[in-house]
Amino acid sequence: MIEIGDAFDQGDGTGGGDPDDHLVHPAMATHPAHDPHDNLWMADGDRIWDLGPAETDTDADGVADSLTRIGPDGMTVYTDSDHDGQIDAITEVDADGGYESRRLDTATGEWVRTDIGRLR
Ligand SMILES: [Ca+2]
Ligand SMILES: [Ca+2]
Repeated sequence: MIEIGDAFDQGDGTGGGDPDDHLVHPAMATHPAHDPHDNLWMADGDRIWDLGPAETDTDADGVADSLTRIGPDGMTVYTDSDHDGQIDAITEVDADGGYESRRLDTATGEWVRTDIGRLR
C-alpha cells in the first residue's frame, strides 16, 4: 500500500512544522514571480488540465512545486520544476512499486521517459 495521507493532513501536529509555514517562508521572497495561488496545469494534445495548486515541495527550496493524485492503480506525482505553473515532470508509481518518470521536452511538447524502475 501507498500511504501519503500525512501530506494532506497537517492537523496531527507530527508533520514537522507549523502548517502555515509555507505562507511566510523566507524563501518565498526570492521567488517574486511565483504566485503560490496559481494552479499547476499541463497540456495534453489540445486540452489543458488544471490540476489545482501545488501541494508538495519536493526539492525543499521553500516553494511548493508538485501535487500527487491517487488513482486505482497507484499514484502520479506531477511536478513543475521551474515554477512557471506548467507541469514538466511526471512520476507514476504503480501499486507494485514500479515507477516511471517522464519529463516534458518543451521544444517538441513530447514527454520523454527519463527513468523507469522499481522502488526497493
Ligand atoms: Ca520546491
Ligand atoms: Ca514548469
